[in-house]
Amino acid sequence: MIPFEVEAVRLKQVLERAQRVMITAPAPADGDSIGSQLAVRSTIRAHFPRLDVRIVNEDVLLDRYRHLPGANDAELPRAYQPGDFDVGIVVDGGAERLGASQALFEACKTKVQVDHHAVGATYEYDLRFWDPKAAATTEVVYRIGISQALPLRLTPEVAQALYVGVIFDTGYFRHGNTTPETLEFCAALLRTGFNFSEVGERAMLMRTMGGIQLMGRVMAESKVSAEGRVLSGVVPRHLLRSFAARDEDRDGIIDQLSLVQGVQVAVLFHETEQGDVKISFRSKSDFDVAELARQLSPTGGGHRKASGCMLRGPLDSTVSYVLDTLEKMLG
Ligand SMILES: [Mn+2]
Repeated sequence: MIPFEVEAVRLKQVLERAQRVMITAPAPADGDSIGSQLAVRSTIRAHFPRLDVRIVNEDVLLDRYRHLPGANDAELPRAYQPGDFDVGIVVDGGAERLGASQALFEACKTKVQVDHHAVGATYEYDLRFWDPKAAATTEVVYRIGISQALPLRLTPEVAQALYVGVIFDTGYFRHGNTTPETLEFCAALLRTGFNFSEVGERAMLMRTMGGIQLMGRVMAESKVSAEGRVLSGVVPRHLLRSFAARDEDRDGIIDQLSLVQGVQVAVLFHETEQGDVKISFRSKSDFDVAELARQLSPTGGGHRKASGCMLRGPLDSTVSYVLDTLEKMLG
C-alpha cells in the first residue's frame, strides 16, 4: 500500500495554519462516512490538539452508529454559518452532494476530499486523497494514517470506526471490492483488540421489530420483470407507518433481493417523507448500475455493482418508468 505521503505533508501544512475544521459527508451518512469522519477527527486532534474540529452532517446520525466512540458529537449544519470553518474535509462522496452542509464547505479556504468513489469527481478540491481501488473511504483514511507526516494512532476506538466503514462497504467482505490489502488493513484493526463481533452486529445486522416486519412484507410483495433478470421491491410511506418502521429500516432489503437466484439487477423503491422516490440498485452481473443511476438523474451515481438515485414522485409512475428504462438498457 502506498501512503498519500505528498498529500499528507500538504494537509499538515494547511492544518498548522488553521483554526477550525469541519468534517462532513453527503447524506445519508452511512457506516463508511461516520467511520471515516471519526478516524479523521482523531488523527487531526492527536496532531493538533488546539484545533477545533467538528463533524457536521446534514441529517441526524442513525441510531445504529451511535455506539461508536465519539459519534454522538456529530452536529447539524444549522448550528453554523458560512465562514465558521477555514478547512473543510468531505469524506465518502463528492461535495456536490452535501445538501445543507454545502454552503459551509464552500466557504472554507481549503477544501479537502477523502474518497474512494469512482464517479462524481468534477469538483475542484485543493487537496485530494482519492483511491477508487480502496474498498472503503476508511481504507483511504488508514493509508493517510500510515504516512510519515500524519501518522494515525490506532487505538481500539479508532480501529472500530475504520472497521465499520469496511464491513459496511464490502458487505462483510463479500463484495468484489474486497482486496488482500483490505484484509491486511483489517488485520491491523483487529489487533487493537476491540469487540469486532459486537461492533459489527450493532452497526450492520440488528433490526427493530418494525424493521424486520417491513422487510418481510417488501420481500413477499417483490416483483420479477425483464424475463426474471430484475427483482424489485417497493416501500411506500403507508407501509413504513403501518409497521412503525423508520427510513433506515429499509437497509439490507436490497441486498437480500439481489441474492435471489437468477436475479441480475435488484431494485428498491423507497418513498420519502416529501413524496420523492429514493431508488437503490444492486447488480449481480456485468451490468453497470452506476451508469443506470447517472442516466436516470444527474445526481445519481455510486459503484458499478451498487448505486442509487433520487427521482420525483408519484411512486407508481416512477416505478414503471425506472423498470422500463432498466429493461431497455438490459436489452
Ligand atoms: Mn464508501
